[in-house]
Amino acid sequence: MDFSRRRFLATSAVATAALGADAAQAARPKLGEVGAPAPSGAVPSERQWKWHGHEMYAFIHFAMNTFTDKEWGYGDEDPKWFNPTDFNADQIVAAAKAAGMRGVILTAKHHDGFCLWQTQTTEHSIRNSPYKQGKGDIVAEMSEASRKAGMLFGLYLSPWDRNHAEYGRPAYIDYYRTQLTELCTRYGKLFEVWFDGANGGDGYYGGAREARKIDAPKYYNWPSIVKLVHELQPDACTFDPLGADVRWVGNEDGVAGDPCWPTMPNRLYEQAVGNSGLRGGELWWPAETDVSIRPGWFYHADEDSKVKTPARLIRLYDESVGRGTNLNLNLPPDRRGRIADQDVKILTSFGDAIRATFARDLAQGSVAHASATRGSRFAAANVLDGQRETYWSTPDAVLTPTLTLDLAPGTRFDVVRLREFLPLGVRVTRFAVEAEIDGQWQRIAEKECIGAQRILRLPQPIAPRRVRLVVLEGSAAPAISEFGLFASVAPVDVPVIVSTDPSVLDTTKWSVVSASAPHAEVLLDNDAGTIWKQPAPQPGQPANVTVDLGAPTRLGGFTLTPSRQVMADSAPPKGYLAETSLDGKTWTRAAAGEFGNIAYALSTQRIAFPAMVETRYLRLTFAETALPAGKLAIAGIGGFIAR
Ligand code: FUL
Ligand code: CA
Repeated sequence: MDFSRRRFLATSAVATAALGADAAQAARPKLGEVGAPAPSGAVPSERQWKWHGHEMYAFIHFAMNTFTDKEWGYGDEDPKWFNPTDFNADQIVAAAKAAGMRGVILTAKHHDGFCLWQTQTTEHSIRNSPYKQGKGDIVAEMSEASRKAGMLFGLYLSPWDRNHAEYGRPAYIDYYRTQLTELCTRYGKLFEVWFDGANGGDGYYGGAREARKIDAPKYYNWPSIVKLVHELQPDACTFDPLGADVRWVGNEDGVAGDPCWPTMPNRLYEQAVGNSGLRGGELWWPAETDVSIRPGWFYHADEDSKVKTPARLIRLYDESVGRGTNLNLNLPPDRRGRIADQDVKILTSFGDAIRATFARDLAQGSVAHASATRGSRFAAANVLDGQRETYWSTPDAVLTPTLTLDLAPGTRFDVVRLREFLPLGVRVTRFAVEAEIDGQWQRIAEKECIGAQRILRLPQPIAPRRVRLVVLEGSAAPAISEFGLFASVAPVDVPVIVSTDPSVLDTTKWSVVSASAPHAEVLLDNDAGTIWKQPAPQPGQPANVTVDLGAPTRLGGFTLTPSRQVMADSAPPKGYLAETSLDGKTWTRAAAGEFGNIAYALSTQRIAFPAMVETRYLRLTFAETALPAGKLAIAGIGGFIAR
């Protein structure tokens, strides 16, 4: 069972006519040169070509949920709860910049409908919050801070609105378009506008408190909404329904397919196709990889220990940017309205390592020659000039040439970066990189798709005399704008902290006593990417895990983090029985119940016991999965003293 947010889009859709023609029709960048190769297949629009240059930017999830400790608000929250104590847009933007990000995308409104700007459309907004006595405007502050820092600015406006009474009816679409118009006209230039596909059904809806179902493509009429954005903000790329400029990569774990083609079939989005794209697809609809630096999209103090490490961020970079997608890395501000110190340290370490690695292209001192060249304007040396507009190409009939670099003596590298000149389309289907070591040519990598860029990291540095790109298969003469070589610089480690919130218990001191399936220790490792999996519990055969807290401990409740990975055939538990014991033999029931909306929001559940318990052991029992599935999957558990 695949329970990602995008499922709502895909399964609710009736066959809709081809909608995504914008990319093909829009003006193309000047191809520049007389005698240049003709484009092959789908090509990026001008705004998409610019977007490919952005590479990395930050998602900023900051909204009502920050103050309710939730991931999905119901829509009935009191605007008075939104009250950052020390909001600082410059600090947030600086944290993103330290990581090497080129821009930020702020959640102007999340699913709960609460608006962070001075909108005239609703009372459910910052105007009725204590922040700056209702005069504050987080969108304005963030856009100004971005511009001051030389960063791009973009916005997220949730189509799903669990507050609005008319959600699901035509009147809401007018409301949504008015909000979008305010955002596209008041805050300067936007580089991206993000439409979230999530629609979990139930909500407050002006007091109706019911479930509402929509047929997303029909209800929203995306092409008309995309058109509105393009009219008001010609450079803004829209994310991600069919008809938009940019597609979803298909998971929230930061992993693009290998290969990940920027082209797609001209039909409604399907997750599996979205992850790898389709070679030769009719649409230029490149992928954006969105993932959070923490397990949740919003800040939660009990996730301070679970911030992705600098090394993990480097892997993310390789698996997203390194596969030609843009990385939209979420950095959630805390209740002060700042990026937490731990995250800032990690981002700085990551950014420093990336900057140091790519500061010097070691190929630049080399001599480039090719088995074929289209003429002097398309010379092999164009791959060495650091410019994405210049490229090496061959006569039309030559599809599988070789480009060799004679390296300066002593050149040592462990990272290779290739870029294709995208305005001419994706032309290389399959390629190899080979190195001449001790007089022997050795193949060090063989891959499909170069695209916007391909980063290949070798297991260890090599110092060959020569290195070459061998095009093994192509649809047209290649157009390669970069063949770069780099020596990687490892990031400085940042020690893991427990939590800035003293009520959060340190699970690394806990141990598993017994469990219904092996490897339950991954529940305690602070890593939401390691998952405890087992066959789904059956009636009379529940799943369970018993942990030893190490010493008698005052326990106010427990947390459970479901796996965020989009996994076929697995689901989180539906409910729980929590029991405690001082001796590991006599057990007392502490709490039992169902997790709220766990299957779709996939966010950490925070379950408070009716009263604080003194205990040494905690036993959790799970009787069923939240959705029909073959397997039960849980990423982590934790505990807290009191809330
Ligand atoms: C999802 C939403 O449900 C999450 O809350 C988050 O905004 C993420 C980026 O997209 O669909
Ligand atoms: Ca170049």
